[in-house]
Amino acid sequence: MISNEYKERQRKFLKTINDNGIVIVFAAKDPKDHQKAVCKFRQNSDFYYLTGFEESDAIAVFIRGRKSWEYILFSQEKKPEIEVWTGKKIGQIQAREEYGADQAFPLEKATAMIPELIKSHQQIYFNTNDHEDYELILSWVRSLQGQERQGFNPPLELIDIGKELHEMRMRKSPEEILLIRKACEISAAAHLRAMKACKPGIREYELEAELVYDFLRQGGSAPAFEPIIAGGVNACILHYTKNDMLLKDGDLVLIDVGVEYKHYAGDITRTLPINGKFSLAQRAVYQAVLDTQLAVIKAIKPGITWFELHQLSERLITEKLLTLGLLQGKLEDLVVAKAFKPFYMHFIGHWLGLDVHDVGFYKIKEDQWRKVEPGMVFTVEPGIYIDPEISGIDKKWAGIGVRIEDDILVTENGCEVLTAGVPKSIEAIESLMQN
Ligand SMILES: [Mn+2]
Repeated sequence: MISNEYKERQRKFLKTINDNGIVIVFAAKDPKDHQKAVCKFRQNSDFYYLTGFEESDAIAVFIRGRKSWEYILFSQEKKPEIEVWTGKKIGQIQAREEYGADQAFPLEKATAMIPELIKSHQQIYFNTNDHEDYELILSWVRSLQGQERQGFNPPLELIDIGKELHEMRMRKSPEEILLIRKACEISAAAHLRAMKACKPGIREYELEAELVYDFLRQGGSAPAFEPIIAGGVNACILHYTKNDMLLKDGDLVLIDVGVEYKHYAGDITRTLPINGKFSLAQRAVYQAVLDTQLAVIKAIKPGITWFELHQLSERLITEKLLTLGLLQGKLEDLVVAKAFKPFYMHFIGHWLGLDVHDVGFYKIKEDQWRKVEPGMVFTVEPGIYIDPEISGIDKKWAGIGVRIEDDILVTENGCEVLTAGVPKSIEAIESLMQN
């Protein structure tokens, strides 16, 4: 049984639709792969957000009825000969009784019925998983051409539902925040486990196994993205996912992993000394990144823009690089010239929610960055990466890569760190790893 949460989301979203609009939302398709036999399915996030319907191969249509909006759901039909392979389907009766659809039909009827539904609407609001969905919409529109003399004008405008829906998805409801909190807690606990299991002589994938084991053990569905377990110089490859190198005594390991829990993502990065103790050079770089991260988190409050937070991180990282001797010159000049780029080349973070890199514009108008609001969730993840290829650097720094990432909920007065369950101070990490 779906909660009122989804009805409320539909109501709120449909208020943004023009008088002459109709809404068509596609579920994700079954990832059929006959060689693999069974594949993991993940629902389209927009479709799930609006309907709470977890099955593949469905189309939700929202159309204005006589009194109010009607929700018509096309979905898989219950067929015993298929259910014996893949389990019970929801079917049309349950779609109406438990998922709030006003009318429900087998998916096969969609192409016969949808052109009739979109007739005499001017705008189609839609989402797509791929170009097939887009072509389907175009084919429905085309099938109406030639009926103008009967008084039916085919829709002329296609509008992405993201424009309004993604604004809604940015502001998390209390129910969503509970789920994100849980995803963050599970992710933090798994990182703690990896911290304790980390030692010289094991391979990167052994840490990955500890993390994934702990995700599933705690009820998570899977890693929310490909785990990054980057020993030594691999940390300088931002999206390193090979995870098969030996972890060496004296090196660091960067672990960027989060769980997906009931569709919501956690995303945490910690950087650990493999043998449990930071070297002097590692300690200096680590503390520089940590101080930057703490200062950025401290600056978060409603009204500040995401870009201001990013700029703050650029300035602080530049200051630190100067202190470490990795850059020379005047702070202001270096910031303006973006001299930090070889060491810090990514943004401070990203929105987080149903997707790891969640939806929502960062810039809302030309030259206007979005101000953060209570209920928004995002990551703060500065880093310093000293690729040995960078010319002219002292050898003691070569190959050190540090990123520290936490998930943040903006509150009325500031923010809350949702991933505080996993330590990040040098002292806390060392004492945890040596016990
Ligand atoms: Mn991240």
